[in-house]
Amino acid sequence: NRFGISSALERLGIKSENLGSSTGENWLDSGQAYFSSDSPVDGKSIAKVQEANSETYEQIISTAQVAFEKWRLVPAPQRGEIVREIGNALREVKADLGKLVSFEMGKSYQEGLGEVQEMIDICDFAVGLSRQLYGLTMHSERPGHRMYEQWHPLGIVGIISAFNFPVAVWSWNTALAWVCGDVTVWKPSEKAPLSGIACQHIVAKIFKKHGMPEGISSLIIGDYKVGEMLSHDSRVPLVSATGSTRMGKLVGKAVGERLGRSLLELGGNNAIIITENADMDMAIRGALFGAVGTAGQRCTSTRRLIIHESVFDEVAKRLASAYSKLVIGNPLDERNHVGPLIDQDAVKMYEAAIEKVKAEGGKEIVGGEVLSGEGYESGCYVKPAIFEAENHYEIVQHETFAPILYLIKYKTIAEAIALQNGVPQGLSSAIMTTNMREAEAFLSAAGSDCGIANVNIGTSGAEIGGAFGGEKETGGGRESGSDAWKAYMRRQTNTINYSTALPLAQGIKFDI
Ligand code: UN1
Repeated sequence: NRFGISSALERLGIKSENLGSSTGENWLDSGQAYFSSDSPVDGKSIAKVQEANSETYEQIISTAQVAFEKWRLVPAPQRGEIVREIGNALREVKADLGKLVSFEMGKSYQEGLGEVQEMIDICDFAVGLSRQLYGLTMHSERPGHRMYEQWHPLGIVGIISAFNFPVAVWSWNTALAWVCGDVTVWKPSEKAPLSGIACQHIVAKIFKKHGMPEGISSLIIGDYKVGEMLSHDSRVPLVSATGSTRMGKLVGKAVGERLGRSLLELGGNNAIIITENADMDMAIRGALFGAVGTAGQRCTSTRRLIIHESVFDEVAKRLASAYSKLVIGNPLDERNHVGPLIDQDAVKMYEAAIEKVKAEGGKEIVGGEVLSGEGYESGCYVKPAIFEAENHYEIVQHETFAPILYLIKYKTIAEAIALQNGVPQGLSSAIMTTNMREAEAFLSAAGSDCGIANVNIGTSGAEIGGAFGGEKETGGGRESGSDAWKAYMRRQTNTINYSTALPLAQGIKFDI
């Protein structure tokens, strides 16, 4: 019993004849081989998907270029209306799409539903935004002149997304890009292509219904080679990429070489500072979900706890007791808290990290283990582990995409903040405290250096209304809420002279 996944696939419109790349309703046959999308839940194939080749890529880009010429002239609120319908369609398929996400990448069904909810939320946000793509007006220094700025659509936006949020991160990009008048070309993770295909079916129907051309939303199935094509292609003014720092550096370099724009959302090494003034129940709950939710495979997952020495033993003991109650297994069975890692390679990295932290002197608080036996046949299920460690350990400085939590002791709040900042990554951070001075120090200019800094909330589970992203090796990009939309448009400053003279700026005289 695969928890009704085949009927969910059917309702999502996934059929054997359209398991590949598409420009919308038009599914392209590349003639290439099919590869299997396997579920880490049971280790078996769900369906086979066709890889694109360079001809498929060319077809997609040229269709997108033509589509952009039309789409950019559709008034933004009308573009918003289409995004509203996409949000409504997502509401209807929430259970099925949530299930597919859960089954294809292994997060719990509740988190699969949460991910689809993020998509619905960003569609709502984008609909409002479609009437608020505001530019400023300025006072010209010259008489009889008016000056203002406007935001125009940018063009083709390439989106490279990761397996861990196989659909939400795409929607953060597309919902904004579409209301901004851009067209999108999406390369989903090759580890979760079916979730991408399901989304493409949903949106293609709606664009067609509105008489919109093929190519506003395209899907291209493939591996890093497709990412390379997008990164080097000057017909793609913006590449938005989510994934590892290694991948982000390659994309950033290739896009930078042609002076294109990249929006990078890369690794995190997120910490929660637990002070002696923390509400301890809250701190334990926040740390627990942050560390083991999505089996530690969020870019916002809690990887480090920086704990005041006076409460260190208590936190370690309470967490160990909470970990002993975790139920690990099929993520579609709602009795389980933790599902599998994405694949066997991820399991190897988990094992290697545990070896490494031990070798570097880490002290085991809750041991790790790869689970075997009934229900664990895929070999992807692991026990979340906890180690006491030091911040400077090489493995602690590194993002391991697995449920391994490092506990680090501190004495003063200044030291805690320095430890929090003392890693190459800068995505998410949190402090658990009821002390106003500690909280404000953490949020100050001398506090957390991350793109996200929370008080009495864990590091993961950001809402879409805020700008999402981080500093340093996290890549600097911001997606989703606030004014992240500006990355998807080009700004134009306009000065209009309605006088009968032609004065020069800065008072320059140039008479003949
Ligand atoms: C990611 O892991 O790539 O803040 C995104 C969170 C989610 C998004 C995570 N809203 O945990």
